[in-house]
Amino acid sequence: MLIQRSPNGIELPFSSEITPRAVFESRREFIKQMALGTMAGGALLAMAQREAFAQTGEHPKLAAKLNPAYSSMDKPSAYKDATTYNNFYEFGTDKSDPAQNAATLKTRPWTVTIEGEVKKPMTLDMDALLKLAPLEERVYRLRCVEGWSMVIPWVGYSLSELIKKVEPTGNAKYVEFVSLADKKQMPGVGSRVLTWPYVEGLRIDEANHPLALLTLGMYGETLPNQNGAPVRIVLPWKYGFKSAKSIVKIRFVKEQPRTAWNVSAPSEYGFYSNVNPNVDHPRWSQASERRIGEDSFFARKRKTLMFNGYNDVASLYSGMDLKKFF
Ligand SMILES: Nc1nc2c(c(=O)[nH]1)N[C@H]1C(S)=C(S)[C@@H](COP(=O)(O)O)O[C@H]1N2
Ligand SMILES: [Mo]
Repeated sequence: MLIQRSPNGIELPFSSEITPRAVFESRREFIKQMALGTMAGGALLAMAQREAFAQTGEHPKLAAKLNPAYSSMDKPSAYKDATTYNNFYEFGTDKSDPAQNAATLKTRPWTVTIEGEVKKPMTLDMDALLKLAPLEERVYRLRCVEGWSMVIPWVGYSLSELIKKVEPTGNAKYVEFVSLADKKQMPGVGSRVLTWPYVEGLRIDEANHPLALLTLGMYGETLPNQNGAPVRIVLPWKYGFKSAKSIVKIRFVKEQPRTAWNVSAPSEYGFYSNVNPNVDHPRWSQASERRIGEDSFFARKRKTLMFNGYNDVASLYSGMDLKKFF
């Protein structure tokens, strides 16, 4: 029987393909799993992760405790897929370009400058960032606006930990993330596909949502260059392009920032860009997605979930027309 994992990890059958008896049995299984609760969930997750981790070893280890409350039960993508199928236009526009070209990125020394509407502006190096808060492992789904998704065990801590430290003023309504743009290290910078540096942004309450992850590693190790080393943001409820890589500056500002993709194609990429199966991209549907690693000819597409399944964030948008604020 074909099965599909729901956001909370319970396996649900595809209703069109099963007999009534199978429905009954799967319900019984569902109830059993509910009764087992998070304990079984944690054990299953640990198993899936060991499998994924078996393929690493190139990068320094980053010890982190799994945060099950913020982790998907979906099986993590293969490390090889997560590190060879990338979008990082500073290194080229093909999915294989970042893995091939990002070795020239120098990730130490590295600093992140936090400035703008804050009482305590500061510049932090990697050692300071690594010990700013306890590192957590969080297995997040990442849904690219292009219609594919992956599941990645990231290492980091809530961006809110950093925000707390710099003490935003009352004027800080938005947060802007600026990626490095250095032609010497990044062969794609200068290409006309986007304006450089790559800039992304959030409303301050979105940035303070605990799911927003200041990310320093993945698969138990520091970030590979192609995934945005040495520090990036990961926002699992938004399309992947909101999760800016290789960040050098975080600015607290009064006005909604101009963001790279919004500037390049405003009718296609909105400021919010929450994952939303009900709002199509002008050139394609967003109702379903292809999970990388499941892409055999017969593989079934997965349904895309509202907020990528992270319903926790819904209250950030109450009263907003998400078709208008796409
Ligand atoms: N600086 C920068 N950040 C970026 C991008 C980029 O081109 N430049 N691509 C984005 C897109 S479109 C996606 S889907 C994710 C991909 O992250 P991953 O390669 O780690 O899976 O990074 C995002 N962050
Ligand atoms: Mo993307």
